[in-house]
Amino acid sequence: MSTRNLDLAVVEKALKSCPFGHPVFFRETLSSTQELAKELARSGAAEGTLVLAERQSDGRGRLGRRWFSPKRGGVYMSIVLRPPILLSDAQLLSLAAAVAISEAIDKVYNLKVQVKWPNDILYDQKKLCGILGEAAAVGEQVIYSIIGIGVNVDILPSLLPAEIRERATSLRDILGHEVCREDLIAAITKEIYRWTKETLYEGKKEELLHEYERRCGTLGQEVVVESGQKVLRGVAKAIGPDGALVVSTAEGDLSITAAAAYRLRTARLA
Ligand code: BTX
Repeated sequence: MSTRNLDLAVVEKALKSCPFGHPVFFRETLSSTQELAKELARSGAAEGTLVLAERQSDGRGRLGRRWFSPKRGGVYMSIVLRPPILLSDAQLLSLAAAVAISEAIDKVYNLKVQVKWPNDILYDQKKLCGILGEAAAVGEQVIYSIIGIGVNVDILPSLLPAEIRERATSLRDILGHEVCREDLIAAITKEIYRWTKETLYEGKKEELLHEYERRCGTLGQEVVVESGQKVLRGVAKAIGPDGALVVSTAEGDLSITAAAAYRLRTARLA
């Protein structure tokens, strides 16, 4: 675990010329950075407002799951977005975040990570980072979205709960030395600006999907989709225009969205 607290001045300096990351709200402990970011968004916070915490007592994952968030062990951040998009396209924001984080990790550490659809960041098949995208809409129009990002930075796998230890990794574990969290936060924020405001909002959805597909290790894999009683086996073949995963099965193409309650796993050879 890192021996020092986050240096907010370093983050702010690195983001000086970036339109996102202003203002920054930093708290030692939060239940979840998503909750403070949501509160701020509801009271009119500007796009790019950034919330950071040293630890989360109730870090949240997708579909009611938990995100293990020990003190100084990771990056726990939420960004307020005000995207000019429809709710049916909200999944693309999480895809943009996945591309942004992969680019940031590559730029700062020269490390090639893989995206597992919809938005896990893996290294050597182990989870390094999770993304939680939430959106509020009036009718079909998104009025704000909160992108929550948790990256394992200085967590040694031995500190993780036994049930996730085998499937998780951290930058420290991969690189073998202590890692600067400020550089990572700034790089992620800049890349999120690039892949949302400069790409998705500008109508360059194809560019985003192309980049996502290039980084997505799920494509080409044989997968098993479980939804309720139904279990289907197929091959993940593409990402749909709304960010859904298109799986080719014996019953035809199946388009699965991240919001649907399903389980996706890589098929094992019998
Ligand atoms: P997810 O639902 O894809 O992943 C959650 C699952 O990942 C858990 O059920 C567990 O198996 C595993 N897991 C939990 N903690 C860790 C960890 N530290 N490292 C590796 N694997 C873990 C992913 O959801 C979305 C996570 C977003 C977290 C950020 S942190 C800032 C923001 N605030 C907040 O409350 N959530 C987001």
